[in-house]
Amino acid sequence: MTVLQGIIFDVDGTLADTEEIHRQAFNRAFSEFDCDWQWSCDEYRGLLAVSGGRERIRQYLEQRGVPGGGARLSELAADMHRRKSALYRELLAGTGIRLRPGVARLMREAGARGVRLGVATSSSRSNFETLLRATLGNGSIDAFHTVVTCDVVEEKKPSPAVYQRAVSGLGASPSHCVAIEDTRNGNLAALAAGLKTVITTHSFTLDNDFSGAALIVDRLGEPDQPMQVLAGNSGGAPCVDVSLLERIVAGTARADTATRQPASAAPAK
Ligand code: XBP
Repeated sequence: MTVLQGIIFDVDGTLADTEEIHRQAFNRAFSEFDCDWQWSCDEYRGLLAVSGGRERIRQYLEQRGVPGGGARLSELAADMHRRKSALYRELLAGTGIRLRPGVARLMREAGARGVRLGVATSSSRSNFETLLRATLGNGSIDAFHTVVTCDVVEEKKPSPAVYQRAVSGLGASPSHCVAIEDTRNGNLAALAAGLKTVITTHSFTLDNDFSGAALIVDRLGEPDQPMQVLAGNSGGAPCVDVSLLERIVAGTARADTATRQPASAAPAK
């Protein structure tokens, strides 16, 4: 049995820096619904503690004291999120967005080494397909052996459900899989499903608590664009490659869990 059987990618913030585009789409939707609020970058950083855009809106409506009972607020959140998602896909298609450094390289390496690729996201398949078309082109979804989205699994991270479904879809054992994530909820979800985790940080989640992760880096990196290791042990590797992930799964990368303290003293809520 090969040591590394699968690599499961989160989508937003991991495959590509999409959260800023999501934030803009949320704000455009709020304007269309004549709301008197907009989410700043700082505010959105805190709101990302809630996985799932619809759930994020729903909690925000309640916190703002928007009038209406539970069912009415849920219906309003769903209507806003449907419009936001359409705006997100329109924005995404026009931004010239690229995959984060090292993502395409790791996908190619994994394919060449017979390591199956999966996706586990709180977002929708339509959003994922739009991102893939914009970055890797049509047909690129075939590179993934399994794609698990909120259309398939309703429970959002930090529930392990989306990762459990993805590992099953790979026909793999969780202990032989690595999740690539960017948020505290994603890290918790993958760990609870029995995977090792590698975190690639970005401005919206740098201060998250990633306790339990095997490695925290600023990007997956390229040989000529080396990653910065923020916590954990890469064994001196310049980038996250299949060999490093094999060492992490085998436990020979001294996967002493990354203990970097979050940038802010208090862990994410
Ligand atoms: C990230 C999320 C999503 C996005 C917004 O998903 O939590 O909610 O922020 O997308 P993941 P939606 O990190 O699991 O890819 O509005 O479609 O939820």
